[in-house]
This record gives sequence, structure tokens and C-alpha cells, in this order.
Amino acid sequence: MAYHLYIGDRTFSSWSLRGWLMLEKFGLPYKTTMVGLYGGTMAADLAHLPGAKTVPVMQTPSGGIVTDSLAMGETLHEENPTARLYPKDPGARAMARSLVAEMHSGYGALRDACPHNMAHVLDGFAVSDAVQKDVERIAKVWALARETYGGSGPWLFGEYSLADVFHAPIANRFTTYGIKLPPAAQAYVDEHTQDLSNRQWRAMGETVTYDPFPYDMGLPTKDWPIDVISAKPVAAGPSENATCPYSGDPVTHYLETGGRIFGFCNAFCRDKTVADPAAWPKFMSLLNG
Ligand SMILES: N[C@@H](CCC(=O)N[C@@H](CS)C(=O)NCC(=O)O)C(=O)O
Repeated sequence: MAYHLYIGDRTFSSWSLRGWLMLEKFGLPYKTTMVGLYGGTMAADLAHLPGAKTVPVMQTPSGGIVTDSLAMGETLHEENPTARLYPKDPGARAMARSLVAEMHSGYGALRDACPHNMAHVLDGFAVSDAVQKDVERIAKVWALARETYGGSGPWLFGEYSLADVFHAPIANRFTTYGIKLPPAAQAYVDEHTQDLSNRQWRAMGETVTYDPFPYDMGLPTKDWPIDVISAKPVAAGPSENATCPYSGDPVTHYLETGGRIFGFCNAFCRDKTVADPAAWPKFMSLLNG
């Protein structure tokens, strides 16, 4: 039996990203349903889940409904003790829980001024004093965690934990708004930017287009700082592969990259691959033979 995660638009919904990472990163079984956060149908889409009001919402295999991302993390930690959502060491775990809780309840100035937007980087964002205070506090707690418990791993407590789940959307915001950081904090942000799960989430978000596009703030845009292999959708095959690299079903939708054509079983799988081919190991092993 799997968890059922209800999410909003990936490009913008930072809380949904948390919900997804806490299942995806720890290898827990789940299926995802996207609700109409920006399409106006969210209330109706969540109406069958008692108590649900915002996204993410998670239904547990035994039918429990969890309507808040902090509660989801605690529930998943409790139900999956061997998945190691929190660090094993009690001191590290205490600090990780504190960072998670502070992220959940704090940093209002940063959140308000910098909506989560993984579509592109915005050039020339002016940082207010209140935002700067949040940035400095975050860089300080990141340094404390990394220096005390980071060891040789790249994440806050060495191995990826719920603390990284909760800070991934903040790292994305720092990227979007070009926030100036000390080198160690920037290195941690870069780790999130290059993380394949974060890239996959972004690529899935890129399959949706918005007109008008929210949150541009009238600022010039730059590309998101990842190396994207050039690929484009094409109308027809034949493709090198007969079955979809993700589902194993017969191919119906196609992309072209480097003069080669590959097929997928639906438009979403094709378009998420076009958005960032290197984010998808199953596609990359097809591409690299
Ligand atoms: N405390 C909630 C907050 C979730 C939240 O505010 N989600 C936003 C989307 S990113 C939302 O659903 N907003 C719609 C609304 O507030 O009506 C959690 O941690 O899950």
C-alpha cells in the first residue's frame, strides 16, 4: 500500500515540494495527484479529504489524512523508522527537528518577499533589511548544523534528512532571487540546485505554462543554473526505443535530441524529459546506450 500525496503547481508550491521530497528522497511508496491550486479547483479537488484546506495533503496507507507538511514529516518518521528521515544521533536529531520547526514557523519576511518560483532566476532583486535578517539567520543555522554534524556528507546532517527537505524550497528561493551568501551556504544551495530530485520536480513543473506568468516582479530573467541538454518535442517517430523508459508501455510521444528520436508513453513523460533530460537516470541510460 502506498501513500497518496496531493500537491499544487510544482513551480510555485514550496510546501508541496516538501511533501514530495519527504516521500521521494527516502524511497517510500507513493502516488501523486495534482490539485487545481492555480486553476481554481483546489477546494473541490480536496473536498473528499476531511480537514484538508491547503496543499500538500497526504493520505496514509491506513487511511489517515495529514493536512500539514510538518505533521507529514513526523508521521512518515514514525511509520518508517528504518527510512532514517531524521539523523540517528540524538543530538543531531534534536538540532534537525529544531531547524525543521523553525523553517516551518519562521522566516515570514523572506517567504513574503520571495515567492517560490523555479521557472527562472530574476535579476536585480532588492533585498530588504527584514529579508536580509532571515537570510543571515538561515546561513547561521546551516553553518552550525554542517560544522557540528555535517561530517563528510553534503547535506545539513551529512546524509539527506528532513532538515534538507524543509530547506530545499529556501535554497531554491536563494537561487531564484540571486541572494548573496557566504561560500559554505552557497555550496549548500548549489547542492540542492543540482540534486536530481529537485531537478526532476522543476522539470515536471516546466511542463505547465502560465499566461500571465505569476511573480515576475517586472525583473529581467536568466536561466536556472543547471546544464540542460538540448531537446525538443517532435510529432512523430520512429524512435530508437519501442517502450517508454519510465513505464515500459508502448511509445506514443516523441522527442529529439542530438539528431536522435526517443519515445514515451504520454505527453507528460516526454515533456518532463525535454525540460531537463539529465535529471532522469532512466532516460540517460537510454541515451547513453
Ligand atoms: N501549514 C501548511 C501550509 C501549506 C500551504 O500554505 N500551502 C499553500 C500552497 S504552497 C496553499 O495551499 N495555499 C492555498 C491557500 O492557502 O488557500 C503546510 O505546511 O502544509
